[in-house]
Amino acid sequence: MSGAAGGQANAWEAAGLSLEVVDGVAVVTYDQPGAPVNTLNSRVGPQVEAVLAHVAADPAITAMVLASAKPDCWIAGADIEELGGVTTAAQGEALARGGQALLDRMAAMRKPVVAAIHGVALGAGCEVALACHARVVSDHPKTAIALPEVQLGLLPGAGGTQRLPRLIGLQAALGMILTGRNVRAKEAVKLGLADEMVHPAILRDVAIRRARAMAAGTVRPRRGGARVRSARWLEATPVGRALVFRQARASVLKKTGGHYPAPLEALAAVRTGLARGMVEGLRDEARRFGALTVDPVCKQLVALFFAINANKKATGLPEGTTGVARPVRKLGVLGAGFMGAGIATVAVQGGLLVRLKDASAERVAAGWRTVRDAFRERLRRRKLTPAQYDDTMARLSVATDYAGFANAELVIEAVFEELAVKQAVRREVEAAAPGAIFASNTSTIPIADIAAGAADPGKVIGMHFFSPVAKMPLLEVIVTPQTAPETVAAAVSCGRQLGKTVIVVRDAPGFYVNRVLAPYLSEAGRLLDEGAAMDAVDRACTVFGFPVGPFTLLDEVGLDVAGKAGPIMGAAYGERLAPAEALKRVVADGRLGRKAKRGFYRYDAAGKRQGPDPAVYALTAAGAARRPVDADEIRQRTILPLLNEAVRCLEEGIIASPRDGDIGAIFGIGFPPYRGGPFRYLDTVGAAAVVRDLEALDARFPGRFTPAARLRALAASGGRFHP
Ligand code: 3H9
Repeated sequence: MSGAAGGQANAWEAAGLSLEVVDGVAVVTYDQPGAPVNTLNSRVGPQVEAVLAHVAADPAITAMVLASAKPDCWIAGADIEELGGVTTAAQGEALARGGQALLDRMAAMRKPVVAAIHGVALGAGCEVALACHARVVSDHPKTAIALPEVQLGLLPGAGGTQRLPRLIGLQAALGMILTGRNVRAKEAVKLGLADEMVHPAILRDVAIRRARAMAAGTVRPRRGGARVRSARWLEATPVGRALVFRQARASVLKKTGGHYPAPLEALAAVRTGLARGMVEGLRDEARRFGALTVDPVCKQLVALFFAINANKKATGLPEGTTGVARPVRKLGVLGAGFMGAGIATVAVQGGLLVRLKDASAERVAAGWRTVRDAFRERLRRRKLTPAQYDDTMARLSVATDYAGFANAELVIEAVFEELAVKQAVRREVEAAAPGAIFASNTSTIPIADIAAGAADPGKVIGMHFFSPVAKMPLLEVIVTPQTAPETVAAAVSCGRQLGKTVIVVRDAPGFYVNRVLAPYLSEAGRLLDEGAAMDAVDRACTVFGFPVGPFTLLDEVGLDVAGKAGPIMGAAYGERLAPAEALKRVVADGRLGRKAKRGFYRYDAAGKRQGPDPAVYALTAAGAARRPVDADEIRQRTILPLLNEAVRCLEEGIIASPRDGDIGAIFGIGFPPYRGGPFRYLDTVGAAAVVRDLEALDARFPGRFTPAARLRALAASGGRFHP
């Protein structure tokens, strides 16, 4: 401690800041007490201010280094909980103004300030780094710099929209601000975001040395702005910049469908700053930030952030039950088709040893090639080094028999979707790997049927991955009344190791995700039968916020897959979830969807989608003629029964909580995140209004829209699903 008054130092320390002077350089280390990551909140802000004042005043200190004591985190941004509690735009704006003033103060320090970054520097963390006079980053894979605010419905509010374009140029800055993407160490240096990249072991020493050299004037602070801008011809002129802004706006609108205000607001703040200078830019940034903090989209996305965090910790077991997860190190995968190879890919990527089996050498070779091609692509895009590629592929081995399965802790089957086949492989696994958990990747067959007659039904579970496995973030873990808690714990923990968001659901036809999807697809089909145009139906749903509409989705998933699931849902739940005539006829017509370039839509030779196929209309009950149907009616007919079915799933205990229902729908079927998921959306609209609309539809189409009892009860009590 360098001469700081004791009381003052105690206040810093209470906020997690420590100060040590090394060769005239004040090394300030942040270690937020009792928190897994460092965040910036209204408690630590004044203490940082006090430290800066101390550094500025102490003649024995010539420079400062900012470091973190957290394992893989420098600063994870402003405290999201605090931001979530903001109730007025003025309050949000004041928070931003406070952050900006602090960072202005730091940027204006006469003594150089160097950021020594290991781990993540996100949001306000990145903005702190930008206000430093230099940035040294560790070359560790966990080190990443980003402005993820747009993912929370916000914009960088502590100067990020102003300092980043000045440091790395307009286009590179927009590439970060509008997407929130992570920039790793090597790219940070390339962009001019970081000055130097070093091994974590010498990070602190190198930062101290740089700070000293800057204080001595032998190394000059980087002045990226003008140099970077002039190096980019397009950004160098007002006309060029206008073009960049226009293109950025168009690409944001294309990606967000106009549902997310934050990226457009960020774009406007950047524009103000470049046109009218930093002071005006900061003012504009804070004003827009304040308005966004109280926008419903931000509220939903912040709630989703906390829902995902809570989900990561959930055991998936009923309250009062415990199950110790046996760690899965070796995984057997049965079936080397598209799903099996996809599961093998994410498993080797997650560090597991994988044995992939199929019936013939040709099939396993094809599966192996699918995995290899996925990692070759990552190698080509430099997401993997050649050594990492070799290590990853070395974790995969293939077989046409059960050799090498005996020591697998878990075996996932992705064989042909037929009960007898699934039961047969289950028996084979019981013999070849008696200790292993047997998980089925079925999307339609009840797990209890697969478990029937098992040597130990406690070890049988469902692990329903979505296609394509590497891309789809959700895993449904399906439990039967017999599944043992340890089995559930192992499947959940393995799913997370594979990078998936996991929900645990009860065994019933369709589980959760396909169950809520069924009425949505069925009603879309019925609208088609009644004469609606399929692109009109798709558009009505994308306007609601779905990434694609129901017919595009069916084409993507494959009509063979949908054709199999539809009748099962109809048999289990009756007319309400039965496939429409149109869907059955399109399946019977042999259309397979995109993979065969023949589905609801037409595709050109290169597989690019063209318009709706008029031949499909001829197959529908209404025949070739189409009639206009109001977009609101389409949305009511497709989305209300989806919401209603989600509530039924909650009533029946298929899902354990509204939170799981929201996460499952967002990550499983692309329910618009900005609406928070079916249950948060129901809370927004109000149960009473939804019940009224459902009843009106039920009067027209008896039995298909009968409101769930729980929904009726909430409508009567004025209650909510999320407190
Ligand atoms: C911002 O900065 C606005 C500014 O521009 C303007 C201000 C004026 N706040 O995810 P994990 C908690 S907006 C509060 O399990 P991981 C998290 O809730 C912010 N809490 O670990 C969890 O708590 P708990 C921009 C936070 O290793 C615990 O830390 N920043 C925050 O898988 C562990 O988290 C972001 O959007 C936070 N900022 O991932 C970054 N960050 O244990 C958001 C984390 O009680 N954070 N927590 O459930 C992340 O992306 C990840 O958490 C991170 C760690 C990569 C940091």
